[in-house]
Amino acid sequence: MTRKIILDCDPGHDDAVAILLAHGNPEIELVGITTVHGNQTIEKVTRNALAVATIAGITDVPIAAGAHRPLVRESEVAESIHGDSGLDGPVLPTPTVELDPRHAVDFIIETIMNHEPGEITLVPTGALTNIALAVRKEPRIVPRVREVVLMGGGYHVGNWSAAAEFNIVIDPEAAHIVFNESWKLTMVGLDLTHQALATPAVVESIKAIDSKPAKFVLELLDFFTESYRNAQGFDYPPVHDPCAVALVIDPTVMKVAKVPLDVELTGTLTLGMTVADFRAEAPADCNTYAATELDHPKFWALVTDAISRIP
Ligand code: PIR
Ligand code: CA
Repeated sequence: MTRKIILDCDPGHDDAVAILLAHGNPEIELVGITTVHGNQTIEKVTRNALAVATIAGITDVPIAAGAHRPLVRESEVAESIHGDSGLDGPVLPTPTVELDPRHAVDFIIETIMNHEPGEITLVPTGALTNIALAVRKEPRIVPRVREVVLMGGGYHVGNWSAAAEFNIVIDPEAAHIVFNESWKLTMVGLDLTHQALATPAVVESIKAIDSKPAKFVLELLDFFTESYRNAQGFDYPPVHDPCAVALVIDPTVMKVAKVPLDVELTGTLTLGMTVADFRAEAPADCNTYAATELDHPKFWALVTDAISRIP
C-alpha cells in the first residue's frame, strides 16, 4: 500500500531533498506540496518549491503557498544556512509548473476531508503555521489524519538557540497547537537528524547517479556543507527533512520512542524547546513519539534510490 502524504515545507536545501525522496520513492504518493515561511520568505520558498518540481519533472502534484509569517512572533529566516534565495548554490530554472490558486491551509483541509479517514499523512518540514491554522479552521481534520511525521524540535539539543530548533522556535505557538492535538505525532528532531550526515561516501554515491536531479542535489550539498561548516562547525551537513519522509516509507530506518512531548511557550532561555518526559514509561494514552536513532546506510540508500529513479 502506498502512503499518501502532504509535504508542508520551506525549501530550503534539505526540504528540496525531501521533495525528491517523496517523489522518487515508489511507496509514497505525494498528493500535495504546501509551502510556509521559514528558511526564507514565503515568496522565495514557494518559488523554490516550483523550481524543484521543475527539475524533478513533478507536473501532476498541486503546489500551494501558505502562511507568510508566524502566528504571533515576527518573521525570522535562516539566511545564514540557506542563503539569500533560500536555495543558494545551484542555478535555479525558471519554473514551468504553476502554483495552485488555493491557500495551503485550504488545500490541506480540502485534501484531508476529501480522502477517507486514515488516508493522509502530514509531513511538515518547516514551521507549523499552516498546520496550526488548518486545525483551528477545521478541527475535523484531526481524527481523519493518519499521522503527523514532522521534522522539528529535539529533546537534547537546539540549533537556533541552546534549547530550541528552528522550525519550532520561529513559530512556537503554532508548534504548541500541533503537538497538543489528539493525532499521532512523531517528532523527527535534531537528536535524529544530526545523524543524517551527508558524508563524503554519501556524496560519492550521489555522484555515481549522473543525472540532472543528482547534479542538482550535489550542488545543494556543496552549499549546505559550506554553510554548516561556517555557521555551526559541522564537518558534514545534517540533511534533516528527508528523515521525516524516510520514516513514512520505512519504519525500520530509525528507532522511535513513545514519550510525552510539549512545547515551551514562556521560557526566557527555553522558548520553543520541545520537552520530552522520559522519566517513566509513557502512559497508555500518550500519542506522541520521538525519533532517536538512525540507520544511516539504510536512510541514504533510500535517498539515493529515489534520486536515481527520477529522470
Ligand atoms: C534551519 C534549518 C536548517 C538548519 C538551520 N541551522 C536552520 C531548516 C531545515 O530546512 C530543517 O527543516 C530545519 N529548519 C532544521 O532546523
Ligand atoms: Ca525545512
